[in-house]
Order: sequence, then structure tokens, then C-alpha cells
Amino acid sequence: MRDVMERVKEKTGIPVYERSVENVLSAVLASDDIWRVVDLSEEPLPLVVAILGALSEGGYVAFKDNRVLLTQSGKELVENYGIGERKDYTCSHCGGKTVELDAFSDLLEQFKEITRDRPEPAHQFDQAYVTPETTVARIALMHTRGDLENKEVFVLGDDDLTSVALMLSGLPKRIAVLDIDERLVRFIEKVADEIGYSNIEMFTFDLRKPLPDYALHKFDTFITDPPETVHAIRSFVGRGIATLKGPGCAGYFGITRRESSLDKWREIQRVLLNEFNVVITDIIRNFNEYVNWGYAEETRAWQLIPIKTLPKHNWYKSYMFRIQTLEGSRGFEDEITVGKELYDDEESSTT
Ligand code: N4P
Repeated sequence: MRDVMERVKEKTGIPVYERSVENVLSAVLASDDIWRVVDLSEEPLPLVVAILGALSEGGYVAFKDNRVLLTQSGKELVENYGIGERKDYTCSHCGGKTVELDAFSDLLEQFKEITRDRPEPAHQFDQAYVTPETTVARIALMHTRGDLENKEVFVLGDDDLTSVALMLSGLPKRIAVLDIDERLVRFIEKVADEIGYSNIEMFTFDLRKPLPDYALHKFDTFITDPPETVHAIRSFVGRGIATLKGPGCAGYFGITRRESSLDKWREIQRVLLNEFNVVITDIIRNFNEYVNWGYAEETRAWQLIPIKTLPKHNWYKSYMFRIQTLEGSRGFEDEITVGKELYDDEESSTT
């Protein structure tokens, strides 16, 4: 185990613990599909690749017929360390989302119908939309928390088309939505026209820039899904908080394990608690499930993985965070000037 850890540290600067190696081995015991191994281990993809590389150099795993397999010494290693196969007892009714979709089945059908010709994910903006079930589950979740009915809701970045589901729900008093991608702004506009919904405003906007005054301190609830660098999370979530009226408002956003180590998570939670002074009320594991995007072969993940097969299941998920504002909470209103670093750090791999 010690030699494996040393080899991993030579390959990557991402913090590695014995627990990380254990997570990967446990996942390999459960599946020979590399994407499922990343999914089940819940370690950042570049770290999983480094660990698998070290294990293969040590003769503990082999890559054969596009599969990840334990060798005889690999089997002895897991036996010696008492590492068992990773199990998945996620609730089969809600899929781990904690809300049930049955009450929203009509909305789900309408949503699928209306978004059939939605814009496909644009690589330049790191887009990858969530399943329609996820988008609708967001409505169920936010409504369950009392954050939608007669509320003013801001959507910062909307390739998931959450604003469309919000319109169809008829719950909010007012919706505002921005995106850097004009295709999406036009699409949402077209849907609003078609269904005759008028309490919505939309604009094209780059979230690295501070929001205009008319968007600040006017909303009850925001939702966003940032790229996974700390910069991006600060600007997307911080700007979301800046749109809120004051204490007692809520914000939702997805944070993944696929591109962020727990060390980065701690950094993110520091930003939330120390910089923004908000409280985390909910973290729902793997609530958001993303549909595999068309540009997979152009990403760092593709360069890194030792087995060049496209994923056969939706391996990319994120945890849903809900924060609430209290007395003394504040958002982020400065400009961010980074370029590519908005999307990329050592742990990211899907751009
Ligand atoms: C990135 C997904 N590059 C995967 C493809 N990002 C979501 C974009 C909006 N749906 C980040 C997800 C976690 N915050």
C-alpha cells in the first residue's frame, strides 16, 4: 500500500489518502467498467487514473479487453486490507434524490416534449445538461423547501432548462434567467412565447462580470450549476447570493466529486461559511445526474483514461447543495478576470 501511495504522489498533486486507494479498489471489486469505477469510488477522475496507474505498475490491476481487472496480487492486496466490494443501496424509488416525482409526472412529460429540440452542450462553456428527471426533481425539492410558491427566482446559467420547468410549474411569482450562450436565451424565450408565459425576464450575460444593479437584492431564491473550480464557484454562487433580498432566502447549486477532491470541498465550504456567511441546510448526494455530452473525446478525461471507451451510463453526478442566508450573509460582487482557469484546475477533466 505504501509503494502505491508513493507512486500516486509522483503522478499527481491531488491529495491522496489510503482511503482514496481503498475507494478505488472497492469500486474495481464492484465493476470492471472504468467510468463506473470513477462513479462508485467518488474520487476525482484524474486521481482515479493516477491510482489505477500506480496499481497497474505494481502489478495489482490489469487493463484487458477494455476492462479493469484485479490480478492475483491485487486480490491478495484487497484480502489483506479487508477491502470489500462497494455496494450501492441507493433508494430505488427516489434514486437518492429524496423527493418523489410521481406528483410531477405531467410536468415531466410536458418538459420532455417541449425540450425535445434543446441546444446540445457547447464545449466552450463547459455545458452538460442534467436528465429531465433531475430538472423536474429540482422543482419538487425547491417546492418542498418552500422556495418557489409566489417567490422571485433567479436562474444563473441554464443549460439544464430549469427555468422551463419553473414556468411549467406555475409556482414562482417571477423568474429571471441569464446565460452566456445566446442559443439558450433564445430557446427559453421561444418556450415562454409558445406557452404564453410572461413573468420571465432573460438576458445574455458572462458571470465573470458583476451583475447589473437591477438584478441585485431582488430575489428570494436562486439556482446555478457552476464549473468546478473555486473561482467559478465563488463567482456563480456568490453572484447568486448577491441577487437575494436578504436573510431567509435560499440558493441551490451542484458540487461534484468527479472533479473535486474533499480537500477542494473543504475550500468550497470555507468560501460559503467564511466569505459569504451563509449556512448549508442540505447536501443531497448525487441528486444531479448529467447526460453524457457529445464532446467527450475532446476532453482531458479522454486523454487521461487508460481505457478508451465512451461511458455507457451517466457517470457524472453532482451533490445538490441548499444554502440559506442569515443576518450578515453577503454575496460576491467583484469582477473575475481569469480565462480558462474559470473551468480548469488540476482536479477537473471534463472540458
Ligand atoms: C460539467 C458539468 N464538462 C461536465 C461537462 N457542469 C455542469 C454544467 C451545468 N449543467 C458542472 C457540474 C457540477 N457543478
